[in-house]
Amino acid sequence: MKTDLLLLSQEETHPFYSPVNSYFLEPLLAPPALPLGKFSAAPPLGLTLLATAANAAGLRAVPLYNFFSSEKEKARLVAELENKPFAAGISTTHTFRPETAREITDLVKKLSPGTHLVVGGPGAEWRPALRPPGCYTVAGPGEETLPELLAALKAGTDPGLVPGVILPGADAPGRPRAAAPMEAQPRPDWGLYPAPPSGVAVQGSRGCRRRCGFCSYSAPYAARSAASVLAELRANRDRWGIRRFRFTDSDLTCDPARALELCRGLAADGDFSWTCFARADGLLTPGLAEAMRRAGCLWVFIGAESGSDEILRRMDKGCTTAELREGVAAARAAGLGVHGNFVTGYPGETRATLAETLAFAKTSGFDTVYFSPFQVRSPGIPALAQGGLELSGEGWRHATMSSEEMLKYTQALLREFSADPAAPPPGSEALFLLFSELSPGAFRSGALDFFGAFKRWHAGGPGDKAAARRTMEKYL
Ligand code: B12
Repeated sequence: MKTDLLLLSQEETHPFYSPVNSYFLEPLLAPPALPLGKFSAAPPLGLTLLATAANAAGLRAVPLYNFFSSEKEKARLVAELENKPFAAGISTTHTFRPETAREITDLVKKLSPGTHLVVGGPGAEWRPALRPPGCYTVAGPGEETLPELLAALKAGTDPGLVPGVILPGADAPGRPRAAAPMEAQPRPDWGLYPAPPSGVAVQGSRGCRRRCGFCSYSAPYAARSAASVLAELRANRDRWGIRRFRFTDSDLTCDPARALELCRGLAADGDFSWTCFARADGLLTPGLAEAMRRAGCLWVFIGAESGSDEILRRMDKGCTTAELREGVAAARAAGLGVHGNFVTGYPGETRATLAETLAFAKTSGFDTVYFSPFQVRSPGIPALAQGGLELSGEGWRHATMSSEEMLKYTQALLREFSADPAAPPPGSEALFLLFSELSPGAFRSGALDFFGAFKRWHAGGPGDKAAARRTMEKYL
């Protein structure tokens, strides 16, 4: 049967983060490079929801991902394009380079010149450079917009009248689209892939109740009921045997009653294991951290952001370092693994505030830490509206630091963590995927063993490096 819609995603690392991500990539890629095939294991939720919604609307949609990293997937893509699909939708959730988006559209145009091209996802929505020439762009969630756009293109009516569609060359949608209620989100069809995945993402809510200065994702908060999320998780398990998942919600703890209801449902089933994002102060809700652990939560990714109370105040984080410490302690006491993510270089940051972050990150009980370079990802971040940020390309400068200095200092922070045997290992959220196949009990020891090897690789001599690589190899 002919495909109406090919849905395409090619994940890549972000070039702006490369001085930080090289901490992880260098040891993995040092010759002879270790096999990295497992990284593209998880199919993206966005693509799956779009394909599910399009199929429900009577189209035939096929999702394909990471085809430039796998010969087998590339061959599937080429075969699909040779059948001249009506449209191809390209996701920019984790595609950051305009060259990559262009490479995909060039391939589609070469093999199937008549195929309509659509881009969507946060990248294309925020950065016009990620909208290749001739593409329609969909702003916001695409489950409703994409089938409507295809219907307009098939009927020959004006696609510019479809709410949420940005015409090629235009800046904004002709008509805005009101967000659909989250309860209308389709239940993702994980059977659309050659083999069902063993772990998946689950979106229980979108946006965030807060508006932290650095964040590009504080669109209005909207959540599905706990019952609807539980029904999806049970369907994933019963239809495809999926028992491991990660919540994509910005802060699972922001509505404690809902979080507790979710946890009760998951604990009653007893056979799920999962990770989530959480605020440290949210974990202070009595009984919540324990309920999460009983429900199968293995690791919480906490946005700690800074060890300086002054920077936390400037960020409008709404949390102090004392509360952060308490929240981490509560999570640890409940038996959860705790990852601390810190933003480096926010306006007002100095070497002195980075030293506070270093000391805080080393001594606050985190199991793993990550330093995320401050970046202006979307024109909507509050820090931009506050003024004082001078932008050039992806770089920036403010009164107390430039992005070049920030990247240098962040690399130095990583070196200091490696050199201190008592410090928690830096860990990359993307690499946690490697432990999702392990039994829940082995997840913790696996994460500490694997990320500990990166510390040894960076701190040690040639003998330590070889031993560290042998440890890494066990998980790849
Ligand atoms: C899960 C996740 C990851 C996982 C990905 C695992 C996987 N394969 O699923 C991991 C940990 C690997 C990851 C890594 C990174 N991530 Co990430 N990640 C997320 C997160 C939390 C959820 C993504 C998701 O599934 N969302 C739910 C789905 C349903 O939403 P969606 O993908 O946006 O899709 C919807 C719409 O955007 C739209 N849409 C999307 N594509 C298309 C295409 C078409 C044609 C149409 C019409 C519509 C459309 O419709 C979809 C359905 O509603 C988001 C934040 C968030 N909550 O969304 C950040 C996010 C996507 N990540 C981000 C970033 C920056 C990164 C990193 C660079 C961070 C880093 N420190 O290195 C890395 C880079 C990736 C890499 N390969 O190294 C940014 C992206 C910003 C951007 N695009 O400019 C986000 C938005 C976080 C943020 N606050 O800024 N990430």
